[in-house]
Amino acid sequence: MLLPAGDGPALGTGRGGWSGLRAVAHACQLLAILLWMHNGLGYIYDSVGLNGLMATRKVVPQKDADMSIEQFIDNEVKSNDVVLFMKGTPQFPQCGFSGQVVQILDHVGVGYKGLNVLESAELRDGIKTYSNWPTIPQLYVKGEFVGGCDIIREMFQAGELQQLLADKGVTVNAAASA
Ligand SMILES: N[C@@H](CCC(=O)N[C@@H](CS)C(=O)NCC(=O)O)C(=O)O
Repeated sequence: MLLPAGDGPALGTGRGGWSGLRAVAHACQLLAILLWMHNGLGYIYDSVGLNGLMATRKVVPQKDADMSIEQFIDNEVKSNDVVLFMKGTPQFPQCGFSGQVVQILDHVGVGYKGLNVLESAELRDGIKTYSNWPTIPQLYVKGEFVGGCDIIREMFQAGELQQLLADKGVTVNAAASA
């Protein structure tokens, strides 16, 4: 902050005036840095929040070296009931289409794993090939590709998404959609 060094004119409380202002300025700087760090970390949160931070770091950009991207995706969609390949994270979507699907899933009250394709060009390309679908977001339920944003929105509006989850035995939090 561009505040003069040394003692400045008294601001009500005598010599403490400028140093008081400097303290406030430093507090603002600290707050700005904390906010910046928080937003940065948002890129690597997944739907389980901070607890998933380390796990997400491992699985999204850094799959095992001996694993192909197809194997990685296959493993993710088969070992998690609901997986959303998206831009950004459930807490911080970075595309309106991904954000819409996040809102729908949250409204329906289903837990899901969000995988951020912006963290990995290999994942971004790999999921398109794996699904034979050209865009992000992509939703998988019990290992099966369901669709992108338009399809999910239409299914939700028709009650078909909720039905699909029920048919596949995926637990939803009924209170969330009540
Ligand atoms: N109509 C699509 C909208 C999604 C879309 O157009 N996504 C674009 C922009 S976010 C995309 O993935 N483009 C390819 C890419 O960014 O890799 C849907 O229903 O999901």
